Amino acid sequence: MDPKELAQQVIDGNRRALARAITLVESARADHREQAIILMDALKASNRVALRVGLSGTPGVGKSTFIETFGMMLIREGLKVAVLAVDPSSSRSGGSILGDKTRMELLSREPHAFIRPSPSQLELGGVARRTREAVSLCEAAGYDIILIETVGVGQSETVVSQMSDLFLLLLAPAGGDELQGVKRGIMEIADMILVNKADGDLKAAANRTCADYAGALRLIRKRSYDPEGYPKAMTVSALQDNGLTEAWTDMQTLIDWRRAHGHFDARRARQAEYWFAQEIRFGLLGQLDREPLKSMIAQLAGQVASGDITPSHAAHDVLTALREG
Ligand SMILES: Nc1nc2c(ncn2[C@@H]2O[C@H](COP(=O)(O)OP(=O)(O)OP(=O)(O)O)[C@@H](O)[C@H]2O)c(=O)[nH]1
Ligand SMILES: [Mg+2]
Repeated sequence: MDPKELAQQVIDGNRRALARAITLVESARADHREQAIILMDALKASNRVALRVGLSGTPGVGKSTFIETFGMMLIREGLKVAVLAVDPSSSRSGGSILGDKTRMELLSREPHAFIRPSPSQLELGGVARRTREAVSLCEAAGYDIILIETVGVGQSETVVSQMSDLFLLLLAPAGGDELQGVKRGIMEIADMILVNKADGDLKAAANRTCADYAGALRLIRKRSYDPEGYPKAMTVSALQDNGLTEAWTDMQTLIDWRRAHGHFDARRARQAEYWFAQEIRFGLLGQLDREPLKSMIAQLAGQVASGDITPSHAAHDVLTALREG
């Protein structure tokens, strides 16, 4: 199909076209890539701007339950919700969010929700590009909120925060007063920390954990793109639907402030620059995986190992061949 026509169908809100378009951007085939670029260019005509919300949290913290409850709340408010995932395939045993559809039972049956499972068998670079382009596709298709989930291993939080307007970190109540080994870097990219499972026996622990994190957040350097009181920590119960309305209000307050002060657009502009640089890097690295360079590298690796050629000489030869195409 003509990619421009496909783009128009996406903009018209055709779900099957949206699914097909995402499949196209997932493909690594050179001809598909060319079509995907035409497709992505044609989406600009929609001029739609969704709210992109990144969501990270360790396995079992309640991400799927949160997306189900939060997503249904947004839909009750008349909004359209898309759910995507960045899930480097090695990090998980298969299922990804498709298996999680049991935890998103109501949402997955909603006509105003679109849930796209993570592609498997892609390295982080491929997953990142697919998800970033899928975000734009969902935005052009008229979804108001795009939730981008990641289980948060390695670099995937960075990847997700680089495609979000707002980044949420979901935590579980801790037993003691330790800060659950959350890395400082993650704290620094979080706009809101939601301590989930604040219900039943876990409620007191959730409140303590929340207070600990609120304290830790106050120690982080004030960020120019935040209003007073952000980043903030709060408790929620995704299971019992407690605190989610408040969390949504706080998210909107933050985003409204950022929009009014130019930070929303500035962040997207920085992200576009970041992805431009990343695409060039991935593209160059990809060339090393293709013939004739692939064989050349394999052969030189043997010679480097046996001491017949120095590593820098061998690398120089590869880079020369790359430059001369
Ligand atoms: N008590 C309580 N349990 C919850 C809450 N949210 C989720 N759970 C439970 O925690 C378990 C894990 O929830 P999931 O939503 O599957 O967690 P997840 O973060 O998606 O987990 P992965 O997909 O494995 O990364 C399930 O048994 C949920 O019922 C909550 O607010 N309160
Ligand atoms: Mg899950």
